[in-house]
Amino acid sequence: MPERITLYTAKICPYAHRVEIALAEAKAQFTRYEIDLQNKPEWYAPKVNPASKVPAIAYGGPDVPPDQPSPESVKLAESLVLVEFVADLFPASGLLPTDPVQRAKARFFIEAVSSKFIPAWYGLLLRNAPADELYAALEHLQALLPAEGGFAVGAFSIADVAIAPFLARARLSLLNEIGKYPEGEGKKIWANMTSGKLARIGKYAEDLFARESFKATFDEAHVVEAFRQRFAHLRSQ
Ligand SMILES: N[C@@H](CCC(=O)N[C@@H](CS)C(=O)NCC(=O)O)C(=O)O
Repeated sequence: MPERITLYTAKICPYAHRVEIALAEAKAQFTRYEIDLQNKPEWYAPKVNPASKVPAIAYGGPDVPPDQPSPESVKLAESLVLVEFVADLFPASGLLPTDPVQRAKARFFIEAVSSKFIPAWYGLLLRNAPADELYAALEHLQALLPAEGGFAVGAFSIADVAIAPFLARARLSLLNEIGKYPEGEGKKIWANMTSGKLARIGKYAEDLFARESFKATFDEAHVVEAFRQRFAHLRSQ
């Protein structure tokens, strides 16, 4: 029986969103604590995560308010570590495939999300890096998806948890023209990312966004507003 879980998170953050999806898939009971990243509580770094980032989990220990974390709970951080931790705590969630080959494929997909897709996406959003880099990263991921449909390794897994929050934020930024790329390009880029040569990615994104665990954990209106506040100034720089 898993122990008490407190998740320190922020709705804007795609890394933290991963852990929220994993906990929703696991139907885990947990305490959610929103950290204001613009005004982090002074106790957060010393008592929860020395890196001062979300997500983090306090696991076990006594029943304390989340803003008074106990030294007796175990503090864990890094989204991909936490997603696998949730999968290990709740094996019935099926998040971590039991077959070693499927498990390796899920981790291989995550590796490509981390090393190719996320850097290409932030490059476009923050520096107007060429959209072709993003399309190339997505072509690489698309080639890993089962052609016949379904999630990254067939059944929903840690691989899908790893990418969904980033694809969702890419979609909302581009459709709302938030980012460093030229105004008016966003909608075209999203269309290019999800149709034509990348139609399989488009179907995959639809499947991810229709997943209950995703819908239950994504406050799109909040994230759009937070992205506007955070990134709208980029174009004028
Ligand atoms: N590698 C980390 C990255 C987490 C991360 O960068 N979180 C951001 C928010 S999306 C953060 O907390 N930044 C600290 C800050 O904004 O002060 C993970 O996977 O958990």
